[in-house]
Amino acid sequence: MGGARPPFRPHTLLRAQRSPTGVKVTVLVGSKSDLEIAEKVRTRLTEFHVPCDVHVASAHRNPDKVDRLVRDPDTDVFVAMAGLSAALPGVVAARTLKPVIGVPLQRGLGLDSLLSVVQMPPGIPVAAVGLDAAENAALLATAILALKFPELTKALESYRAKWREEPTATPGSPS
Ligand code: RP5
Repeated sequence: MGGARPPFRPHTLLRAQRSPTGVKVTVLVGSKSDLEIAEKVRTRLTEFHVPCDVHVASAHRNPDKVDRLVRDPDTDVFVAMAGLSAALPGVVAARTLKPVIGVPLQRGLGLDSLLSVVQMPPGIPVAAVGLDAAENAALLATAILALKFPELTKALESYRAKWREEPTATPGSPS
């Protein structure tokens, strides 16, 4: 009875079970100069087979584009990253009830973007991770999606198990 189960392909599953709001992580960055860190988020999510789009859309320079992207019905979790005054995560959060993970980027003082992302006024939460913390942003997005897709919990368990096996490995690169 029952041969070996086919390998789990969350990407296929997520698409197949697409809810009315869809399943996808959308990453917004404030500038092309932020793309390198955004790609680290995409890389980690892709390893977990989680669909991810990346867009350059500044809260200050392209507010209409930000508005359009935030209305995407297929996105479940937003990751917004920016440096300097870093308004982007808060602006995204102001426009959606979906979870928004904010990544402050080390561009100027560091403290500028960090406080902009962390110090949201009551009522408009942003889940802030550390400066340039692409890896944690991807893991947190996955943990949120795992509430709906338990298979992703298994992916997160495997990820952490690798740290236990190789505690001296470079953070962000368990393979
Ligand atoms: C922020 O200003 C961007 O997110 C970027 O981190 C920083 C610098 O932007 P560029 O001058 O490189 O476009 O809005």
